[in-house]
Amino acid sequence: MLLNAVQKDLEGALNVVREINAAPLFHALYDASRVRRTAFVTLVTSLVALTTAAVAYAGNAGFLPGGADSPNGQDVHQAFIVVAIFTGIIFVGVEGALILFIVKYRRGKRTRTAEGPQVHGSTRLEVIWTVVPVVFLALIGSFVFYKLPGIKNPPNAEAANSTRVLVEGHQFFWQFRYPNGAISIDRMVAPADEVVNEDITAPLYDVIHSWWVPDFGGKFDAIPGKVNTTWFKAPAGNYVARCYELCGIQHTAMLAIVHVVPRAQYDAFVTRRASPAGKLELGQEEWQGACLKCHRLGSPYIGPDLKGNSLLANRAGLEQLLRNGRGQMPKVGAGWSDAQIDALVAYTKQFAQGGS
Ligand code: HEC
Ligand SMILES: [Cu+2]
Repeated sequence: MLLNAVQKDLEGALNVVREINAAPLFHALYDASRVRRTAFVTLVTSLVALTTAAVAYAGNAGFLPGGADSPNGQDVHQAFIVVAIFTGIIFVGVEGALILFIVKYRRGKRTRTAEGPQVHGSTRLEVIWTVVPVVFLALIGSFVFYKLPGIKNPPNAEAANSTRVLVEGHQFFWQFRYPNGAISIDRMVAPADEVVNEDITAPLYDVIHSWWVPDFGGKFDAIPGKVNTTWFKAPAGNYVARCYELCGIQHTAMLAIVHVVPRAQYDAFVTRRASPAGKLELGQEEWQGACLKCHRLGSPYIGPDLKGNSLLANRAGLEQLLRNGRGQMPKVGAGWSDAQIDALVAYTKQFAQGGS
């Protein structure tokens, strides 16, 4: 009884289907797939075009980090390339297989519910996809460990008589102190083609910064109370440095320049800077590096307008402000020597009378 009723219903449904003229429906479906295909091709073409443009625009294929102007930077470079080769092989292998399988095993005319052959275990495949990644990782690991000492330690013979510069991160400037006591702000001067050791830190009252000269390789945190060390050896030239740790409102302005010059020029610089002859120069660097990050002459900025502010000529008053800070102004000069405060006032007193 029941079976008969079901059979009758089915026959009725089949007749309905036969009576419908299916042609327009097929045309509609066909058009839809054509639209989809066009959209897909357009998407792929634009993606390829965009990527190519980006690569062309970036030069050096936009692929390698920095210029690797220091030997340790070159080691980082090589490690980068080795990792890129292996991950590149994996990327092409995996993505290639993905695309191949999508095309080769697409459904085509098979019904949606048709099942493929059921495969259980494939020892050979499983061994391959275990061993190959293990070998890749071992190769990458060995190469990096082989390169690490060269990245971390300066060449032995040269390290002994090399220059040491103390690099201090402050809100929001970089301060450099040279072996003879000379100081510079936001511009490090260094001898060319020699090992220069850097001790990187921040004052206890400050926050964490990060010293990064992309052309020399890695980043090094400038942490209050801790000294991190690195080194470089670079040909003469100017290298951009920047703070790589979000350290407050003017973090983006924490740029510096590493000015690598011939030895004689370096010696002349640190000698002059440590003597009275370098006082105004230092004052100007302090003003530009420390104060102008937050102040302007003639208009308010992050701090109030300083044009004509009598404190700029008042050594005692200014020292009190710089050593202790006030409200939103950090204690910019808490770690400064008296000579540094003197240098700043010697330079800023010209702005105290309303002239600029
Ligand atoms: C991080 C930003 C910042 C930096 C860097 C900074 N200041 Fe300020 N400064 C401020 C702010 C904010 C105030 C307002 C403080 C308050 O009264 O709350 C201020 C106030 C002052 C005042 C007092 C103005 C007045 O008469 O009320 C002087 C003078 C001053 N700064 C000088 C300097 C000098 C010189 C430097 C560089 C050595 C400097 N500031 C660096 C943010 C800054
Ligand atoms: Cu910083």
